[in-house]
This record gives sequence, C-alpha cells and structure tokens, in this order.
Amino acid sequence: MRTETPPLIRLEEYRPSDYLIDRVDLDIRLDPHATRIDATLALRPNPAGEAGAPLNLDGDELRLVSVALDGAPLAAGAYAASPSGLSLIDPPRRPFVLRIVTEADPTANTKLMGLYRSSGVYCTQCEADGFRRITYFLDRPDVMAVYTTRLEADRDESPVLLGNGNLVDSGPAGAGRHFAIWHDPHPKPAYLFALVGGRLGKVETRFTTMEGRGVTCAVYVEPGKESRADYALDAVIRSMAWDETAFGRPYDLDVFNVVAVSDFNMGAMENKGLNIFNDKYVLASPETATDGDYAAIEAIIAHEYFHNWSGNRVTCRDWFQLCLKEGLTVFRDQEFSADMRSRPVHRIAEVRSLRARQFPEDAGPLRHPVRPRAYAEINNFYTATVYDKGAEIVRMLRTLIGPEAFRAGMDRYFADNDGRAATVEDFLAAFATVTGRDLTAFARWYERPGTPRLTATLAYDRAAARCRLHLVQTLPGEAGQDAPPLVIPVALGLVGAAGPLAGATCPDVRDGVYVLDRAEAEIVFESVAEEPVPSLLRDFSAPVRLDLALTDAQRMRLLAHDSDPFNRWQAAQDVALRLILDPDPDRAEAFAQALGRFLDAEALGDPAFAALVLALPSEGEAADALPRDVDPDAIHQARSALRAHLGRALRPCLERLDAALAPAAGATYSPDAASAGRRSLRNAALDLIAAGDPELGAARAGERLDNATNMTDRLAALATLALIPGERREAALAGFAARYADEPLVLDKWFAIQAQIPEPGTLERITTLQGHPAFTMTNPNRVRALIGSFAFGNPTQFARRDGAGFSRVADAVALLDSSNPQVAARLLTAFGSWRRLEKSRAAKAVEILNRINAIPGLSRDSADILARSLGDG
Ligand code: B3K
Ligand code: ZN
Repeated sequence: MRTETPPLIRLEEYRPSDYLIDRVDLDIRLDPHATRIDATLALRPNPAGEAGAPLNLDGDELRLVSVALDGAPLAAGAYAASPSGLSLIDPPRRPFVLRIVTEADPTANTKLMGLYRSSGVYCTQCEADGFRRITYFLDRPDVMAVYTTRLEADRDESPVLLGNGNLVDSGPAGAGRHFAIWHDPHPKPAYLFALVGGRLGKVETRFTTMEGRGVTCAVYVEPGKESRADYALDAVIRSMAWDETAFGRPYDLDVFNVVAVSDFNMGAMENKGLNIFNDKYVLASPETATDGDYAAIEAIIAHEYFHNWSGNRVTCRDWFQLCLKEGLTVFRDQEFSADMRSRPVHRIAEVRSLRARQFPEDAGPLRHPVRPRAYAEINNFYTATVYDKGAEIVRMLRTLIGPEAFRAGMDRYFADNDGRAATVEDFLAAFATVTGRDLTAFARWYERPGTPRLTATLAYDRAAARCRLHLVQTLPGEAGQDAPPLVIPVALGLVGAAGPLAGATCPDVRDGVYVLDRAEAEIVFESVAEEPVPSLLRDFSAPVRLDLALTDAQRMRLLAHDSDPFNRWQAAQDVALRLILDPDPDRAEAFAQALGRFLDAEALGDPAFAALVLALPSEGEAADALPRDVDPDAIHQARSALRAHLGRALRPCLERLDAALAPAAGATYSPDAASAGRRSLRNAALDLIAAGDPELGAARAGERLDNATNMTDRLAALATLALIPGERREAALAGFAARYADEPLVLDKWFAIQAQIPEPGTLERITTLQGHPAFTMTNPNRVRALIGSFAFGNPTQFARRDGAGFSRVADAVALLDSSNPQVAARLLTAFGSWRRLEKSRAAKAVEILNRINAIPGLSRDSADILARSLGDG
C-alpha cells in the first residue's frame, strides 16, 4: 500500500521569485506530433529575491531541443535539464536573454493541460501549471511578462490562428503554411497564455467600450454550428456592458475571442483576450439546449469575461490566493445573472448549489479554508469552497459595509492593484481604506474551514410587547469557545400573522441587518404588537447552518407572509426536510394544503419561484443534515413517499397549472427567464403528478416527450419517465438516442439521466452505456455525464451496500488516472462524505479507496485526494 503522501507547498513559505521575466517572444510551429516551441525570455534578477541564486525553470514532460544564453549555446556544465525542469547553475547578475527550444506532441497530450488537440483543433490550457508543459518557465502567477506570439501552421489544417492580445501581422509562410503574430500589451502570468489553431467557424460583432474603444468580439465553434454560438456572443456583449455599468470596468484590447472545444477538463478558461470554453458552455439551440444550459452559458461567458479585471488585470500573487480571483468573479457573475434574470430566483439557485456542493465539502475530510494554507496539488483546490464560499464572503462584505462603500472599495482595489499580483490582504485593505473600518475579524472567514452553526431562540413577552432574540455561533468540532468568533451578518425581520411587523424596533439592527461578531448575543425588539415568527438570515446573508426551532405552522406563516422571498422558499424547504428525515402523514397533509394555497394564490404570478418551492430538498441535502449513519436508501424512500403524497394531494392544483402554463400553439421558443420559469413550473407539476400516479405520469410524460418543441420540455419529460420502470421508459430512451445520435452534448444528457436512475439495475445499464459508440473515456464531458452523474447524482446506487457502486467509480478512476489525472481526481471527490455513511457502506468505501491507493504510480492529483479522504479529517 502507498505510504508516501505528496509533499506540501505552504503559504507561509512564500518567497518572491529570484528572477523576473519581462518579455516573452514565442515562435510556435504547430504540427500534430512535433510542434516546435522557440521561446525567447528576457530575464533579470528580482531585486526582491536572492542575489546570485540559481535559476530554476519549471517543466513538465518537456523535450528540450536547445538552450542559449544571450545568443550563445550554453556549455554542458552550465545547466541541468530534465523533463521537469531546467536550471542555470550560475546565471548572470544582470538582465539576460534565454532562448529555449522545446518540442511537443499535442496529439499525445491526453491530460488536456498544456498544448493539446481537441477534434483536430490545437488549443491550450495553462492554469494552474500547464504553461510548463509548453516551455521551461517561471510558472508562477507573480511572474508577469508581455507576450508576443508568432503562430505558424498548415493553412488547410489550421486556417484560424489565434493568440492573446491583438493581431499584429499575418500572411503566408511557404509550403502551404501561414502565420499570425499576436501581441498582448498587458503583462500577464503564464497561466493566462493561450493559443488556438484549427478549422473553425465564427460569429462576430462589434462593441464600443465606455472609453470609445471599438472591439471585435467573436465566438469560434466547429464549422456548421455557428448559429448555435449566437446566444454566447450575445452574452459576451451583455457582459461587457454590465461590467461597465455595475463596476466601471471597460475592456482593454481590440479583440475578444471565445473558442469552443469539445475536450476540456473544466468549464472554461479566462486566457487574456482568448477565452477557451468547453463547447457545452457555448453551443445552444432550442433543439439541443435546455433553459438551464442557456443560463449556464450566460453565467460562464460572463464569469470568464469578468476575470479580465478580477483575475487578469489584477491577478493572484500565489495559488493560495485563488479565491481572490475566483470567489470575487463568482460573486460578480452571480450579480450579473441576478440582473439579467430574477434576483430572488437566482439567489435561491445559488444557495441550493452551495448547499449541495460546498456544505458537504466543508463537513468532510476534503474541507479546507477558503484560502488554503497548504496544498499538494493545486488543481485539486478549484473547489466549491474556494469558488462559492469565496463568493459568499464577498457578498457578506457588501452586506456589512453597504453597496456604495462596496463599490468604492472595488474601485480602490482595482486602482491600487492594477497590473499587480495581489493577495487577500490587498483586497481587504481597499475596503478598510475606503470605510475606515478594521476588517481583521471579518478576515477570519478566509482562514476558518467548516460551516458555522447559528442557533437562534426567540422569547416573546406579550405584556411588555417585547421580544428577545438569542443568537449563538459555533464552528463544528470547536473545542470550547477559545476560537475567536466570526463576523456574521444576520439579515432579519419579524413576521406577524398577516405580514411583517412594521412597528417593532431594535437599536442593534441597521438596514435590516444585525452583525453578530461575538460568540453569543441577545438583541431586544420593542413595540412588538403580537407574537412574531423570526425571519432570520434573509436572502441567505451568511453561509451558515441555521438552527431555529419553529413549528410547521410558523414556517407556513413565513411562506405565506414573509417579505423576503428567499426565506419564504426556505420555510417550505425546512418543512419538507423535516418530513423527509422524520416522516409523518398528518404533517405531510398539512404541508400539502399549505402548498396548495400558496400555488393557487401565487404560482402563476411567479412561476419560476413556485417551481423552486415545489422542488423538495435533494437526497444529498437530506443526507447532509444528518451527522452520521446516513442510509441513502431510507432517505430516498422517505423523499419519494413525500413526493407521492404531495403529487396526490395537489393533483387538481397541479393539473390547473399544467393547463394554464401550456405554451400557445405555434409559439416560438425563447430562453428568457420568464419563459423558462413557466416551463420549469409546468415540468415540475408534471413530475409531481407522476410521483403521485406513475401510470398517469408515464402517459403524460410520454406525450410531452413526443410533442415537445424544445429540449427543455423534452428532457424534463424524459427525466420524469426515467423514474418509472417499464417498456415505455426503455422505448423513450431508445427514441431519444436515435434522434440525437449525432449530438454528443445531447447524448450526455441521455447518459446522465440513465446514470441517475435509483434502481439496482443501473450498474448494468452503465456497463452497457460504457460500450455505446458515443461513449469514450477520453472525453471529459462523456466521463462526467455517465460516471460523474452516477457518483455525484445517484446516492442510493453509488453507495450500494455491496460496494458495487463505489467499485464502478473506482474502476473508472483507475482507468483514467494516468491519461487524465485531473478528471480522475475530481471523480474521487465523490467519496468525500464516506465517513458519515452508516457503518457497512463506510467500510466498503474505505476498502475501495484503499484499493485505488494501492495502484502503483498513481498521479499526484489522485494520491492527494486519497490521502486527505482517508486521513483523520
Ligand atoms: N480559472 C479557470 C479554472 C482553471 C482550473 C485549473 N485546474 C476557470 C474559471 O474559474 O474561470
Ligand atoms: Zn473563474
């Protein structure tokens, strides 16, 4: 068994680089198997580094062809080279020029890091440490250089040649080849380098910035799919306009290019002026993409574009500061989506995703602070904690200081750090400066792992018309009260029998927010005319778990009367969650009645919101509410029973909604939020009808599938049908596959739906699907659709008692680990919550994790996840 764990890199050991690189000139001759990279680096000793230190350039699986210093080949003894590094033993103590020629085989690069080919298109992925797979370099974000890139390729194979920055020259290069020279005037770290070469179609348009700069914006896709890029291009333009209005940030180059590729390890990458995307987050048509896909495309286009300021102009000093760009940019894309769509609906979606992904991570062995203090493999830290909890910290900061001061602080941050590699301290300093506040206590959010618990109790004194709210904060696993408290903004209000209690006053609450900065506090409300129900953590004002003992009736009062949409939704979720964890037919019936009243009164007024109210907490969320002995089968049964009950009890109401929300005959599809909301409620209604009466549901879903005019309705119907075993399901699945045989991204949806069927037969189904002609382990989207959906989205079958589900995922990891360690390691994180499973399942999980751990030559990526998952966390 593996005994060594990968070595750790620690924040406290950060030192500035001994050398800096000011300019990089690249001459890259693209070839499928022998691409030549001729790099000229203008280096100088860093005044902040150690004088006379050896120069150690990073490399990863590199093949060195030649190296020269100031024009002369280096003597053999003057340097040491290996695939993973190039060192100059005694470099000059003055500025010098290194010319390094390496050769790479992009076709053989299955890790999809560095330079690789995707369906014949040359592309790159350099974050976090992929540039060192192209040439030897100081591959760290605080080394920033100005890049000029000459690309040369066969004209037929790669008519399109794209680089960072602006195009400065292009033309024929002889022998059927051509070249393009790109210059990026903005100094950048190597992780933002990119190139693309290939046969691509494009859509383009012009945008004029607030500064009057004309920008050509283009989206490049597989030829023939250009019309599917229109929505992404529109999202680019809307993002550019929004960042100017909301944050005063204009674009800073003459071109902005987005390229879609079909083999990509994650969603997209913010390379300067040349964003490279997983095609799943670019291509959309009503026939192939759901409303959810359109929303995701809009959000990710925006996210990558917003990085141009939060990440590129101001970058990170080191990878421990990852949340500085990611948390902030997620916050920015969330605000953008909220402005483009319904703010409360979007907020609820954000919190659902936080609870589904970040809360379990924060409660398991893979937990880490938003700013980690140590890592073995940085690519394993692109986590929900860094991204989503990171965004929540920025949101809390805005809540604490108010929107005007927040905007002033952001302006200050950009002004003070433009062109720099910054830290979390630099970020907070900007806000401290503009507000005059001390943010040291607030900064603890970046350092303390785990989801805090906020326990609240309310006591009402009728005679005095006064109520006291007692609040206590605790962090999980905290011994005693020694640890300093966090600063928790608690947005709150009191709700009476007919609505918010307007007359109640409390001097500690400002603008509806109480700031809890102690372990415990009591706040007093006066002039409270009737016994209220507290509405706490409105709009989910802090990423904490709230313990507040309310009766179902009190929660239903919040659903009916709270002014805060988030807490109205939360109230229904809380009742449902309790009913899943502790089933009770009478209370379920009362819940159904309350939901019925809510739906009748409001569903058609805000269908998207109503659909969220109808969506019960997921099985994962129910598991997450339990400290130990999680039995996924019991949760599944309880949740299904509750859905069946609601489906029966609400049937007439759901039928009415179904009819009222039916699209007009001949109506054309539009992905806008209002139309999407109507579809989501209508499909949620059908799904609940089917839960209550599977026979009827299957017939209706079959009909909807046949008559659907868009992918949203078609897929929703298929998902409903997939839960109802029988001939009809199999025929529908087969029909869908035949219809979309040439659409890999649509087949991914088909793989995912089947991988999530909560039946013992699913494993066998997955075996069959792994042999499907459209499936391949070499494409990350396929792997995530089939294996990922099973591991992360099918709790009963993944955690089967016999271990066969764990085993299946382990086999996939074993198969993938050497060819694509990043995707393998990501799959392994599905085991993150094993400790809370009931004993027999937990024992199987450990057995299987140990089995993977024993594989000789396991990647650092997987070894790191295993070491932490099996450690004492
Ligand atoms: N910054 C990239 C993620 C890079 C992941 C490296 N393993 C995409 C994003 O967050 O915008
Ligand atoms: Zn990002």
